[in-house]
Amino acid sequence: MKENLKSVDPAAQVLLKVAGQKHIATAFERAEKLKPCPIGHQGACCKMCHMGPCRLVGKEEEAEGVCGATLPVVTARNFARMVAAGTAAHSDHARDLANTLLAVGRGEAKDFQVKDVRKLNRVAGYLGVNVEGKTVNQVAEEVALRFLEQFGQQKGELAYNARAPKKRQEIWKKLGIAPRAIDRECVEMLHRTTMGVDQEMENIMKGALRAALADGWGGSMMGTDISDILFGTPKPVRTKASLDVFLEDHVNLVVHGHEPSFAEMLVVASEDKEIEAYAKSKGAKGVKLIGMCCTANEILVRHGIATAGGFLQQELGLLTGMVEAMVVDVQCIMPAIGELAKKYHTKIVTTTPKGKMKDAVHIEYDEHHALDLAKKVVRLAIDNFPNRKKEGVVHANIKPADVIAGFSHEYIEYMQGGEYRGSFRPLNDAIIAGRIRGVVGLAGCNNPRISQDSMHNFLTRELIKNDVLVVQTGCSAMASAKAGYLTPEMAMEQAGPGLRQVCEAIGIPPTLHMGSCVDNSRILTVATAIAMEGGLGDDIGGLPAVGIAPEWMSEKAIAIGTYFVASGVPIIFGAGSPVSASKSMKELMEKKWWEQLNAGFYFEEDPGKVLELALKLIDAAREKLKIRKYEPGAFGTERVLLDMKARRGSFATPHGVDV
Ligand code: XCC
Repeated sequence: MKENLKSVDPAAQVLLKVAGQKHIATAFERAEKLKPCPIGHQGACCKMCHMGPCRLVGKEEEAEGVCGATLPVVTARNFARMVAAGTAAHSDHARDLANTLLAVGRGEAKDFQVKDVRKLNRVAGYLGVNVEGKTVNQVAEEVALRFLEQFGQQKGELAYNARAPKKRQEIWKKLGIAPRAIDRECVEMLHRTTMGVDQEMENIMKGALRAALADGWGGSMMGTDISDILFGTPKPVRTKASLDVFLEDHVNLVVHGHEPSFAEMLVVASEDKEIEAYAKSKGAKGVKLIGMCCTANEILVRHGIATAGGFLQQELGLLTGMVEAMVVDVQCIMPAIGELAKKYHTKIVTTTPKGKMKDAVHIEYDEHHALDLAKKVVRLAIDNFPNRKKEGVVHANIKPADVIAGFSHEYIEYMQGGEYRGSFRPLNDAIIAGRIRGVVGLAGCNNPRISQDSMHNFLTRELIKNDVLVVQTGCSAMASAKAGYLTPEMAMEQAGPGLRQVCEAIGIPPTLHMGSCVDNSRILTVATAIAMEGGLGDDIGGLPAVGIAPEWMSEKAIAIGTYFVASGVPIIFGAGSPVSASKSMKELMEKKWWEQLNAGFYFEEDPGKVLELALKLIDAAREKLKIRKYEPGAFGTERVLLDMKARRGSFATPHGVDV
């Protein structure tokens, strides 16, 4: 791995060079200049009140702040607040979607409709909504109201808790961490971590586990389900990924952020005949809609819209000089793009009252007039096309990679037996036999403190080589998309022989793009289905499965990691530990959580060690399940590999470089 490079993505390298030549700073340079605060980085800074901030760095566990809060309490409080913020982000996204579903059910959002009635009915079942004799819209309205209750209900537990395996639900009950209501868990976490409330590290972290579960089995799962109901449940689509997806003769309109509703309408508007004619009247051949970050993932897995990549591509995309407008919604939008856009003709369009930006054009999205607003935004981009400075246009000249994406829970079930006999049996059997060693959920962000995509790409390659099925979301999926790892052809050449046999039989790549970051909830439901299928225990905890976020940076990633551990999946994060100041926290998360949850939370920065730990955890789970010991090369032969190599010519990525 070339760690000295700021990015292993060759197109990003070209644009970074351009930034250097033009003396334009990006997050990559800012990260170099601005070293992380060593105290906050380890979780040892307490700023919960104004007696401090108290910096407890370099001291033993009993070090105290002015109020007497010890290092373990301080790190736990900081961590728990990250979880609450992450949960709030995913769940507020889900609340907006629930309101859109309600408006659709009431016939007030005419531009949307229920696209997946089967999923609506399935979800109605989970929520106890009777569908008999009701119209689709009536069911949609009731489901939406039931969803909205989940945020503020004062009694009982989240309805979706019941979707977890029974054994897991019992663990949550026993520990007192079954989430009750989404807003309640976030509010309680903020209350408990304010000055002078919860003084016990382990208890604070129990609160964090509960708040995180309100994300995974609450906000995120709701977000995924409502998006599927309204916009369609993903099934495999083909598209392209690269910073080079911008077209010189088209109006390039980028959607960036996380929420799918407005982006869905932008897909419709950009394909509208009148809009196309308008684009032509301004000298362009048409409108090219391009995704970025998780909004990209949402429209990629449903419509095959090309992506320019993840979080760290947002500034680089603007540096091509070809972006007429970048429409942003919420989360992971760098404030820096406002200033950067001013150096070009690019217009930044903010669309929500929750997220405004200085100097941006604000066109507020409203689901009641969605298509009209989308057309307004597309027209704004078209009007800006003549302002593009031809001499400033930069092409990375790296061929965009082919991508196959859109592996929802439903599709994974379908592909293992079709409409008639869909199940998880073939996958379970392959794991039991040792053809598939285990499953890794590779997820999370990019972080400019790590060579962009280097850990995502390294782990993807190594895991599939070791017969581990990789499921991906978020910016991690983007890293694989850009590197060409999301095609059966490319990745199959690199997959271990056992995994390859299974993928060939079912017809899937060994690396499955499952969607955006809220779609990590799909991994929870797939893990539940695997546990319920039989032969691999009766809980998510204990499956030969691991989650990894090697280049994380967001509070949302922390919430996700924590809900996976609470659900029984061990988690490894790279990019440094926000709790490394406290030995007791490490002890709790790496050891005690195993006793309580059958999973642990690890921080490990070395890519080789992350891989080693993941494989070790998978093999230990296999041993505990008493299933066949994994033997490399037990299935298939080297011959097959050599044949494939001869057929394809090389093992290199489509960029022709060994990244
Ligand atoms: Fe943001 Fe979802 Fe992280 Fe990427 S992976 S940097 S959170 S876009 Ni969610």
